[in-house]
This record gives sequence, structure tokens and C-alpha cells, in this order.
Amino acid sequence: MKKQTLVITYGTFDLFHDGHYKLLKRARDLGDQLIVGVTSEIFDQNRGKLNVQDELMQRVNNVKKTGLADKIIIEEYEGQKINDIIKYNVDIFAIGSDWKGKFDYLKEHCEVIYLDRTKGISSTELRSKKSGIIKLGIIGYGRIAERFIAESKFVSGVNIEGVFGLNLSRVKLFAENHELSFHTTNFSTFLEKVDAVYIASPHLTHYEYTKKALAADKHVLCEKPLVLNVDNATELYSLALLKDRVLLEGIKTAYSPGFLRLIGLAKSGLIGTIKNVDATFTKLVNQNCRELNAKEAGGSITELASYPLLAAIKILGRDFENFYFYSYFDSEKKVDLFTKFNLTYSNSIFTGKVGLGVKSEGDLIISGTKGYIYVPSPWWKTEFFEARFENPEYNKKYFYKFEGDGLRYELAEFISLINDRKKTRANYKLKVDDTIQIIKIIQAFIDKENVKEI
Ligand code: C2G
Repeated sequence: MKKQTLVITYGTFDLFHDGHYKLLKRARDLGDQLIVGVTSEIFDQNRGKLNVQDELMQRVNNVKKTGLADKIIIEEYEGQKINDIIKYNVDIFAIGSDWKGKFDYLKEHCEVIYLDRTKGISSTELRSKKSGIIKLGIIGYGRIAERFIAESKFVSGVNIEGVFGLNLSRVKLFAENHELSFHTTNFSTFLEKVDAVYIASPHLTHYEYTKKALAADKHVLCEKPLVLNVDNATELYSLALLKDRVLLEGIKTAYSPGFLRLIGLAKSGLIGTIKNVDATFTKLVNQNCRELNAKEAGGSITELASYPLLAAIKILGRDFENFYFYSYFDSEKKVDLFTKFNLTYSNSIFTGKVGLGVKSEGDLIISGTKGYIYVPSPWWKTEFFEARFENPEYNKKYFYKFEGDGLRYELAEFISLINDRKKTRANYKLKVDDTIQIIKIIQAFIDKENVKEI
């Protein structure tokens, strides 16, 4: 008797939808029998998948209900796929095209087929659900938008539907490359098709796009800096409140587990009273890029200061008394290539250093009366830190995984705030007032307040 063709596929299958059903159907049609691996909570945690909402049993039941799976197994550990394929003598491994190339290593053991993923998620199907999938559109098609798409695969409960931009051929290409269901250069058309937007366009466009999106009742996640002056920021947050929409600034560090633990530890009293914080972020860029273009609000402070300022505000608070900037400017480009700045508080001092044309060690040091916490570069992707004391016997190391390039943390926070709107008011990770204080400092620099050029 001819051996039956056995197909295997894997997934989380959270908030089970049309795209999942079609994938299972196509996988089943490739052979005679289908095994479906459903990810366990621990496995999803380990691979950095965030915001999974349904429990494992619920997800298994949803797959079962399709009647397409001949066998359901649980995926519990990294490397299990190879073992399953050998154990069950699998002929074909099938998975959605969003994973293209990622599972080629299995070709040694069986045939690997990437099936077209479902682009848009149908709204009629979602409306019947309590907490559906958020349809998100991207504004912009640059490097950060690319990275955002890759990271969004690791956040459950969101589907990237389409892209908006001013250049038709660029948005078209972007949508094709990332299998999005639409692209457009018309902002109203764009807004009609989504529930929420991610703004990854140049700084000076943030205000207009955020305002229009909120006015059209859309939730907004905007890359840092949200805007470059406090009046604009206050206006946008008031509009968000009025419209009962989420407006979140995308400073990824603020939402990452390592940074949140670091703040907790620093404030626990372990290193005594905190008296000083030093935070540095430098990134050398090439001469002709947007980051060094004064007309596009380029410069080290506008580009990079959100990160050190986040550390200042989160560790020492919002009530600084004075600030001073010491800057090395490019005389032709009229942008700061390096700026060292101090915030003085009644009882403590903060020093930040940012540079696009000067390189330095990107670490963070929190100094207290009993000891200090050292966070090595890149501290803004907080993964490892050490509490150090006069007597090194008491030193203690801490480790938290920082997944991917971290954009998934801001997206996951955004989605969970949308799903539980009340949390917005209590959003402790980056409060509206925190954002406003950060913008206040950036604005002061732009207005040349207390800036000494060297
Ligand atoms: N899928 C799809 N169309 C969508 C969404 C998902 O075809 N609009 C496919 C995915 O490509 C995947 C399957 O449905 O093949 C399950 O998707 P998820 O539940 O998101 O699981 P995923 O994170 O892709 O896990 O070991 C787990 C696997 O690596 C895949």
C-alpha cells in the first residue's frame, strides 16, 4: 500500500481567524493527513511572542473545531520541529509565507512549503468577537517601518493591513514585499481601512498625521520624538482623551521587561539614595542622511535624546530644576554632532551624552549612597545589569532577555492598551507627563535655551 502523505504545521492560533483557517485548509490539501502543532505558553514566551490572549486549551479547541487536523500536538521547546518530523515520519512541513526562508533548515528532513498567508483579516468575522484583532496601518516605508513589520510577527492580536506614503512606487513595493493587503498615497482612504496607525515617517510630519488620525477616531503609536514642542504634545494628548483613543510614543526601551526591572531595582533602596545618573547614546551616521539634515529637524538631541531623557525621568523624576547643554555643532549643517547635557534636581544630578558625529561608550550608571548599578552598552536594549558595592562580595548580576530589536514591546503595549482602554490612564510605563517632560527638554534645546556651543 502506498504511504500516505503526512503534512505538519505549527502556530499559536490565538484569536482564531480566517487566516488561520485558510492556512490549515491549504496545508491539509497538500497531503492525506495533517498534524498541527500548537505552541505552549512557555514556548511562546521563550521565542519572544507577546500578548497571546487565548489559553492553550482554547487554542487547541479552536484548531480541533475546524475538523482539519488529524492529530494535534503541543510545541514546547526550541528544536522540537526536527524531532517531530523524524518521530512521525513527516513528508511535508508547511507554514505561512510570512516565515519564508526561516524554516529552510528543515529541508534536510522533509519537503518545506511556504503557503501564501491571508493578507487582510475580514472585519465581518472579527466583529462578532469580544476582543478582535486590531487592523493596523503603517505611515512611512523607511528602515524603521521595515523592522516594525518583522517585529509585528511576534505580537498577537494585530494584523498589519496596509501602508501609506507620498511616493506611489515606494509604497507599492513596500506592500508587495511585506504581503500587505493595500497601499495608498491618499490619507483618508488609508484611515478608512484601519483601526490604528503606526507613524514611522520623518519627525516633522508626526504632528499632522497624529492629529488627523486621532480626529478620525484611530489609535496612534508614533515613533519618538512624538513632536518637538510641548504645545503640540498637549494638544494631541487632549484630543486623544476627548476621542477616547490611545496615543502612545514609541520609545521602545520604556516598555521592555529589562528596563522596567532596572527601574524597580534602582528605586528599591538597594543602592541607597540615588544621587547621580549618567546615560550615553551615540550612533555614527553618514554625512548625507536625514539625521544630519537641519531642515528635517536632524541633530543628536532630536534624534537620540529621548532615550537618556527617559532614564532621567524614570529614575530621578519629572521635577528637574535646571538644564544646561554643551554642544559641538557642525558649522555648515547647523546640527549638533554631539551634546552633553545636565539636568539638576534638588538632590541629584543627571548627565546625558548623545552623538551622531562623536562616538562614546553607550552605558548607563545609576549611582547611590550605598552602591551603583552598571548597565553596559547598549543599555537602551536593557538585557543585563549589575548592582555593585564597595565590597564586591555583595555584587549581583541581573539578566532579562531583550527580544529582537525591541519594537515588539512598544507594539505589544499599544495593543494591550487599546484592548483595555482604562489602563491608558494608569499607563505607568510611560506616562503622558513623562513624555511631555522629555519633549520640554528637546524643545528647550531647539529654542537654544542654556545651550553653550564648544
Ligand atoms: N497565518 C496566515 N495568515 C494570517 C495569519 C497567520 O496564513 N493572516 C498563518 C501563519 O503564517 C502560520 C499560521 O497561520 O503558518 C499560524 O499563525 P500564528 O498563530 O500567528 O503562529 P506563528 O507565530 O506564525 O507560529 O512554531 C510556531 C510557528 O513558528 C508559527
